[in-house]
Amino acid sequence: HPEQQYLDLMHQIWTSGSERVDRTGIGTRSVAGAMLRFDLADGAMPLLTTKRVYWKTATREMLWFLTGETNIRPLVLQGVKIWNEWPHARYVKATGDDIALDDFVERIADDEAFAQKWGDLGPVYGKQWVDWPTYQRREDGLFEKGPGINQVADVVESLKHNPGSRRHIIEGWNVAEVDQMALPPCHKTYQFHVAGQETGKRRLNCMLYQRSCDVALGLPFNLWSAALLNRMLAQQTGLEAGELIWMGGDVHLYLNHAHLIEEQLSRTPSGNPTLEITRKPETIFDYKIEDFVVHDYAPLPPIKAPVAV
Ligand code: DHF
Ligand code: TMP
Repeated sequence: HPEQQYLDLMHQIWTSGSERVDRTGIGTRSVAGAMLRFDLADGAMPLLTTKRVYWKTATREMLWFLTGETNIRPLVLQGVKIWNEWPHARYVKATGDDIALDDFVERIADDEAFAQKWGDLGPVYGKQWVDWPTYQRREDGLFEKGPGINQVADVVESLKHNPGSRRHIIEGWNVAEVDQMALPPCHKTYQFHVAGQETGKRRLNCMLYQRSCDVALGLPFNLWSAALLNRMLAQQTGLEAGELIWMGGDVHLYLNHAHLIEEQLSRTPSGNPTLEITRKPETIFDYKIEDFVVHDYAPLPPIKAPVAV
């Protein structure tokens, strides 16, 4: 079963990863460098079955990236909670106001001005993907802001008009701006590759480089999202979905996820969930959550674990 790769990686890190202190203070077991490959033919998706993965939440996050938004408010208003901890931590640190997470999130939802001031993550994924900043030198030698670069739109165009290119890249790691981000991008580089030109059945492959990977909580979302992005791009460019090749840098398990890891490693994958996209929107930026239907997903129960902030 394709999911076995994920379980094997988890097992390998848990039994032979090197134990180290990390930024969050929780501690991890970690390995350097890992690769997972998933065939996305016929609607197949890397959606874990050994615990329930909230694929709609991950899909809403991906659609939010594509809007260029970096404020958590639109996520909060859809009930998506996965980014709440970081603006909350920033607010508590900046103001000394020891507000509970739930109360902070309620304020983000109810008070637009408060959300504008405190709900932003900085120039994270969405901003870099669709509006990477540029600078232009004026006649007088000073610099002014140039037009932003929409990397996603550019990749759609290059896949259509220059499929053999080796430059189909969406990059999140803006070196000049990482210090303004609540969290520098983890899934930082996507590269696309068109194969099968000779057979006429052209397939779109997606390679993702993730510099830092929380295998228990983050990776299930990251695999789904990368495959989803590949599917949307394939649909927009008239290609079949090919393979997802995921590569990790610092690939780790948090020490306070022991119960999740032991439970999940005792479970057996089953079934092959597929994704149907029920309509072809006008552009890559016009997908709606209702456009996505998952078939044959009967996972084992969710396993809760705290996220390291
Ligand atoms: N920090 C850390 N330490 N690990 C992460 O995976 C992570 N991911 C981020 C931001 N910062 C991070 C963004 N993505 C969850 C999943 C993905 C995600 C953040 C959080 C998460 O908590 N998942 C739970 C609950 C999902 C839910 O309630 O919707 C899960 O069981 O999958
Ligand atoms: P770091 O910036 O110190 O590497 O911490 C980021 C943590 O978040 C790390 O545990 C990796 C995890 N993470 C994911 O695994 N996937 C994601 O999509 C995000 C945003 C974070």
